[in-house]
Amino acid sequence: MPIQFNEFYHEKTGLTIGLEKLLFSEQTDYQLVEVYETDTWGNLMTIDGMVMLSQKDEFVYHEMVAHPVMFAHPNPEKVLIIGGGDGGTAREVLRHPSVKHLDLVEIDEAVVRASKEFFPGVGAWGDARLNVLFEDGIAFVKAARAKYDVVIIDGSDPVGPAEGLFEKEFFQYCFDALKEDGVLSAQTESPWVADYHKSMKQVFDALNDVFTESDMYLGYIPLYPAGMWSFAYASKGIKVQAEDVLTRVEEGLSSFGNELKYYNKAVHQGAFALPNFVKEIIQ
Ligand code: SPD
Repeated sequence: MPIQFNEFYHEKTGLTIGLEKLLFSEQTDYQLVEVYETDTWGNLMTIDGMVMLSQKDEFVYHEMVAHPVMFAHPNPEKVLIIGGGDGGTAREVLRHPSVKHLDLVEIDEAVVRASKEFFPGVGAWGDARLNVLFEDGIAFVKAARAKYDVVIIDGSDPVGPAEGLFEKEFFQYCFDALKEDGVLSAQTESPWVADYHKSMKQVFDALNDVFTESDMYLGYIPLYPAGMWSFAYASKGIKVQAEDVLTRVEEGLSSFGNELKYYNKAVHQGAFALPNFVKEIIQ
């Protein structure tokens, strides 16, 4: 086993993480899933050589992909997560007491198995509201009609099985799967990685065409390429910075206790402020 994990995101430039031990390695029908013990970040899951989560920084991504969209909806009862097999996004969604049913559709059962064994505390696997399905997320959402209040796309990068999660057709299926006041969030890659700009623009063009509202927002995730990460918010009408949304954020968070480590009302407001070079990617 090498002593370092490297994710190169531009030629010879990338991210380096010190490794202690290989804990899990499985070439599935879809991808190579690996888990390492690292010297600094706790356990680390990679898929096809790209970082998915570490025990120490996973809270940023999972809180940010879940809470802005969950608080945007006035009463999220039925939620769908596409991907998200490590369970972290589900854990955040299930903090919301209004949620009655959560479908998590993960294509690769090895991701769930590895998470259960090596990332204790990431997935809320024991919650009776959670229904885990091992299916193709695109086919699943295509078959759903006006069923969900919230859809969250927690896929991996736009190469291999997740490529279709960045296409317009898929976002039309998501729109159709949402009820009339439905809201959606998705992970949309790092603004610093030029190779992904085309996919980012493709997603935001699709969201602009298909949904009424769409916005990009940002979070800071040390183990993702260059540390800056983008997300999409889209809705059939609810504006993510509306006063009633901000009131829900404030009231909802006070009922969570001090459980969140990244997201708060000021982060919700600030995350949607985009630097000029980021705006240009999607204009
Ligand atoms: N390059 C990282 C892309 C990661 C997107 N999904 C991460 C899964 C965490 N639930």
